[in-house]
Amino acid sequence: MSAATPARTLVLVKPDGVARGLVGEVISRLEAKGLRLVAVELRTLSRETAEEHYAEHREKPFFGSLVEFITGGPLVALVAEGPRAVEAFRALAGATDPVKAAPGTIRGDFALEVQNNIVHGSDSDESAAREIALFFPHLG
Ligand code: RTP
Ligand code: MG
Repeated sequence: MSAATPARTLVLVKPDGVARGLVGEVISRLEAKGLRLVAVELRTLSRETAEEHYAEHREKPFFGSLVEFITGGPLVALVAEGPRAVEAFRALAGATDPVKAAPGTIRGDFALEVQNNIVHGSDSDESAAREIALFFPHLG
């Protein structure tokens, strides 16, 4: 990635976050941090897209449940851009397990269960590129 290209990350407000009315809260927090929205879409994932998105977890015991959860209702997919966008959003999201996530983070403030943890954020620039191409092919 050249210095002229700002970093991008793929964020999902997962179905639990949408059902609980937390879309605005998540977008407010990432905009307040200084990240810029590049794309936003409300959609319900197909099983195929969900399995591709979470392919790294295919062998995990929670994979079936995770796919059911993430396809279980509409989610909001968005691309955010800014310096160290991947790391910046992961810091806003907090630890995967919301009970361990620090208060002040999205998961720390709004969730209690490891699966139903409100948001996804890409975990590396490589993952971000793959995930952005999956969700928003015109940006890939
Ligand atoms: P994400 O990919 O959604 O941003 O979350 P993450 O990097 O913090 O966590 P990851 O290890 O990639 O796990 C992906 C998602 O799977 C669900 N999960 N369930 N039942 C379990 O033990 C378990 N562990 C993970 C969570 O929804 C987690 O965010
Ligand atoms: Mg992950």
